[in-house]
Amino acid sequence: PPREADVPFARAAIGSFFQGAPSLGNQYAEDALLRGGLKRLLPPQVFAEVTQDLQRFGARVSGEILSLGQECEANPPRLQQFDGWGRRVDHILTCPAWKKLKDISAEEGLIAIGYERKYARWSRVYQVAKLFLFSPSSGVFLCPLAMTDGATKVLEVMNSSGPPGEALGHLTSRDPEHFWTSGQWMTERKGGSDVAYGTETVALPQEDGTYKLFGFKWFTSATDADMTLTLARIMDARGSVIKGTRGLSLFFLKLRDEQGRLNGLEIQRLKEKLGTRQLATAELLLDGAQAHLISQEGRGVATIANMLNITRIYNAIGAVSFMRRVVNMAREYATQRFVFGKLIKDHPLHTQTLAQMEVQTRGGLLLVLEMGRLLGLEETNAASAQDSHLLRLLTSVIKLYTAKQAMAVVSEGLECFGGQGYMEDTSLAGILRDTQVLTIWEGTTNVLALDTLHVLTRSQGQVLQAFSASVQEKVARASQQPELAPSARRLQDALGRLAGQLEGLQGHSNSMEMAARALAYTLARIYIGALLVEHAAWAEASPSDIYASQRWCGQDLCPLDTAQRAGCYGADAVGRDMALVYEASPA
Ligand code: UCC
Ligand code: FAD
Repeated sequence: PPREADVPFARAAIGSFFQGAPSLGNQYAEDALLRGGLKRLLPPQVFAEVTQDLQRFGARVSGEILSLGQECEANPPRLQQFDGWGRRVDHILTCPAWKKLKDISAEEGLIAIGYERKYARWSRVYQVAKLFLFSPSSGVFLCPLAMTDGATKVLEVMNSSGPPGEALGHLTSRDPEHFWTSGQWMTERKGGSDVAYGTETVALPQEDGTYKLFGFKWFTSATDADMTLTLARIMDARGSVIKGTRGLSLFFLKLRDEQGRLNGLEIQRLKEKLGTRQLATAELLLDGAQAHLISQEGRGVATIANMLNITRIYNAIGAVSFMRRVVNMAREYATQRFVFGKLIKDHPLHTQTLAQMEVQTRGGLLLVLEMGRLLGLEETNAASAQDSHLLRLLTSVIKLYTAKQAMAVVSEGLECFGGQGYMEDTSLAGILRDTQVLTIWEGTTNVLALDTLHVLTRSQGQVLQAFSASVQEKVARASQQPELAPSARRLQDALGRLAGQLEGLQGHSNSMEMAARALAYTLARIYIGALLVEHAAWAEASPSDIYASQRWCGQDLCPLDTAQRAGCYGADAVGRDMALVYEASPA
């Protein structure tokens, strides 16, 4: 008879088969579209220099930076409210890995690149590419960087002097000792979307020209930051404030003084979150925080909008980077996992699933590179009116669309690992948890869809005209190429249907509002299609670039038209929606 010791699973043995874990290679070298996209967009000399840095960084993000990000997940921040002698200290204790990621961000110039402008208008494209590589390994350190970049943008645009102006040098520093991060405090208990209604914080003018802020901020992320921008209502001598948007002004404040004492702030508690646990998100009492006014009085929302537009672009970079990470891991895993007699990569249905995810990821990547291109033009005074309209319109569109794409792709990506995808200790579950927030912060899908609608409708057709002209320019070359011409025609047809639908909806404000989400999705699908087709028409495009554009353009490119035809936005639609949702509800 066989000896007991030879039988698998006997005694302490736990079987002889162990599934190999998916490994990550150089994330720049492994991304054909990122390299191709940069080569097409950048002048040759800039591409040569940038590619060298990204090649090096691509290895760093799958080694050292990934380990640091994982350490942050394992050691989330804690709040120490009192010292051993009972004094209130409110220290946010972060792990060494989180601090190291801050140092690396400075050394690598993750903010500095965008403001040194060594490569003029192309600096932002380079920065977007580098942030895209950094993001999925960074333990959500992209979040403080987003707010830091947004604050830099505001301070640069406002040309602030005094302490706010001095902060600029810190925010863009490459020296870890000198580098600061910023927060962005907008949300209060009454409202994060409707900031004008939600903001109760007041600012009391001081004799020295500064202000003291009193209020309660309900969500403040990366509260270990050095400084922040925040909104408050200036109180006049009679103790009155102006309600609504016109009463809101924008302030700069430092969180701690030179001795590390908090600046009139109390940290109420850290949030218990589904994801982004690496990141301290706090509730804060502002109890006389000393602050500097940096906007004109009553122009707080319009001024912080510069920050919002940057952080929304970062949100999209984060979303696409999570898609890329999960697709890279899933495709690698498919070369190892063996089921039903072959590797899963050799099961056509599985590869079809991966291909669908790959197309989504490619489309998203071209979109964020495009935002880098447009932002770079704007910041070097090289943007045409068309570029400026596009930048304003697309910022909300890409934020909302890529966040939804990322939820779908990352969820599908987890399924590609079967049960292992659901496990915390494979680090896969964390990607899904971290992705969910991308749809919520920096403006929810519906709020951004309404912003998109406002931008389109308030411009007397100019923004739509800019959008259409840009799509036409992008597909012009492809129209001459037999493989791409059908996709170009489909995009032109979708543009026509979009314009027709918008015209039909005009004057019907309820219908317009209900259609805002489908409108934003339509803009995203058409623009991504145009970007994929433009890239595919490039002389050095690969067969896969062509195929990706064909697959993208094969889908419904005008969901607005489709939903309208299904009667979703008709005169009686609001009543029918209400009846459907609240049927049998006690309300
Ligand atoms: O969530 C947050 C931070 C989390 C961490 C971020 C990490 C990101 C990446 C990480 C990746 C891993 S901070 C909180 C974010 N909160 C929001 O996004 C708020 C959402 N709500 C909105 O966006 C609303 O639409 C509001 C607050 C902008 C609406 O305000 P109001 O009071 O209704 O005001 P208006 O009338 O819409 O806008 C007032 C002015 C107008 O200019 P004027 O007065 O000249 O006509 C608008 O045109 O502000 C202008 N404005 C803008 N300008 C409003 N939005 C914009 C914009 N996006 N760009 C330019
Ligand atoms: P609500 O505005 O109450 O929205 C509830 C629902 O109503 C949503 O589905 C929304 O889409 C919908 N809705 C709202 N208005 C409309 C409308 N007009 N039409 C149709 N639908 C509508 N905020 C900061 O200021 N700084 C931070 O650092 C920060 N960090 C955050 C970190 C995390 C992890 C999270 C989860 C949030 C953070 N926030 C931060 C807050 C975030 O920005 C807000 O939660 C977000 O903007 C939504 O606001 P709200 O929570 O008030 O939702």
